[in-house]
Amino acid sequence: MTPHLTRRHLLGLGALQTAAALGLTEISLSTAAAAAPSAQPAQYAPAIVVGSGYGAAVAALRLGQAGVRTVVLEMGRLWDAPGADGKVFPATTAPDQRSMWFRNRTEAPLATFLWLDVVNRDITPYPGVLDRVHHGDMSVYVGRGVGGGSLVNGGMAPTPRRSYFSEVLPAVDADEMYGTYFPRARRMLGVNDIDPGWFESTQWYRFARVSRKHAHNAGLRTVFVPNVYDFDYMRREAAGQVPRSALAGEVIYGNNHGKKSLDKTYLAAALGTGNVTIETMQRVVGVRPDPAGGYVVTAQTGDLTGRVTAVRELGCRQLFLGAGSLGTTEILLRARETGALPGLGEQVGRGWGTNGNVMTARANHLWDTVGACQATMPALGIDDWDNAGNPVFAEIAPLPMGLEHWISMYLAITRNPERGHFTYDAATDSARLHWRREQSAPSVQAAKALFDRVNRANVTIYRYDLFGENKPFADTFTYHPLGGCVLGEATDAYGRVKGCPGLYAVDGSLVPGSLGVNPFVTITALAERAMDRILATDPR
Ligand code: FAE
Repeated sequence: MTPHLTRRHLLGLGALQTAAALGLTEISLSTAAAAAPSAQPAQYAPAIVVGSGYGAAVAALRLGQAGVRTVVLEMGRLWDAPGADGKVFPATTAPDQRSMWFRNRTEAPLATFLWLDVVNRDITPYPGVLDRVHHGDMSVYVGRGVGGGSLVNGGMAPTPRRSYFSEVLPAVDADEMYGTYFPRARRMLGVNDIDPGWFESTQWYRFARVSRKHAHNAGLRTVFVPNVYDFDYMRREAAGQVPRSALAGEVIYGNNHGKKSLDKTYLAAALGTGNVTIETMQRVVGVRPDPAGGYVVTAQTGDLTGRVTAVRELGCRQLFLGAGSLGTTEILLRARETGALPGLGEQVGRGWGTNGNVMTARANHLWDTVGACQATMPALGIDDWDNAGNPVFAEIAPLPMGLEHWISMYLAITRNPERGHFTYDAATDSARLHWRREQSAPSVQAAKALFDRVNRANVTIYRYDLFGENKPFADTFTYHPLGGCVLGEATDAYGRVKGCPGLYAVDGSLVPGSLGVNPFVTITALAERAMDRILATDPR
């Protein structure tokens, strides 16, 4: 399904392509027309949006459509121009400098294979597309660039169970969410379903069918999971009609084709309004009130070596924080603790969770081959969320290594009640997450209960060679950071930050640590709901 390809949307896509081709760091319809950035970077805009992930992209589009001149500040780069190899992004199996955010070596979720250090590679530091932010016992994977997490994620686009959504966010009207905002988010993001007939017959999903059989042997239910990767495109990849992406091992370091990342959807549409400018390599580090009203934002301009080449201040009337759970929380904590925004409450920095993420892998019998050909986009999940004693939703994850490895891999989402919090560390001028190793134990116990059952039913065992330390469960990283500026606690029910009129959080920082499913559809829908209300009622 193609989301809204209006003339304006196409103009926006054109602006992104022109900017990429010319290496511009300022992207708008006017820079595309002039083929050059404006002489002076903006010093004031009625609205500033920080970041360009899901919440930010929704804010930018809806502000632009409402006629509000808006500047989006993104710390990563625009990913639209091919490198020396003719590709924008490298494959997961052949990482290079584009893969990771200023690293000397890649840090993939899989540490080793057969205990051998063959997964990661030495690379040159560069503003690559995937970051792994380390916080002691927990590290967090995030996307960097125009489109945020949409550039690197697996595209899985489930809607949470209504009962659990209402439990997690009781102040949000579920009728409105399920009647209006979830459908709107899915349509705008281009969510689509795999054709079950093709799924059953293609070699590319053999790995998922094998895991399904094992789940069913244990009496577990599996469900298809919608995705924003265009499954029609994937079928054409399989037929050899178009260049391969999901079928060429591309995912966590970006997809060259097929995936409807935000630069193809919301952000292109936002640029198409003519009111939105995206500036790249702009890291927002400070926010203070403008005595004349509104806010002043401090942003560092970075170059491709990681040097800060300029520090600038931009004023705005309304400020929308969409820097993700970690980014938005850090900006607010720093502002509170340095006294720049003393009105911020104690709730900022609280209510953070991993969405109960834990990865695991099983070793199959020799006759249960998973296939050397694996699509990188998951399409199936084991849905045991209704198991009151041990709710788990486990996506059946591919492991595309180009060889038969007999491994069934999973990303389990569990109901972990533990929450972390952030404090501001003045020495490093950064937010520090407090999450102890034992706080991951409930996630591991839940995943273990489910997969022990699968192993028992199939007489199989776990793999110990993949995640380091001989561990069958990867419990020290998350793909789904949620919380830090929780809806209804640090903000009102629409993301208005308490104590700071005209300042809003619009991203994953609003979700209190757990959702039961992969989060971006929910983040998008909550942002749509907030923007409807804010644009209708708040002074501009
Ligand atoms: P996010 O998308 O993280 O965007 C934040 C943006 O702000 C980024 O572009 C940052 O570079 C930028 N930024 C941060 N700090 C600053 C600053 N100080 N100044 C300027 N810019 C800044 O925010 N979710 C799913 O639903 N389905 C999946 O299949 C899935 N798979 C995933 C796989 C991977 C490998 C990863 C890393 C994540 C995955 N996720 C998945 C999670 C999903 O991508 C994530 O929840 C959303 O991207 C979060 O959206 P936000 O709007 O919160």
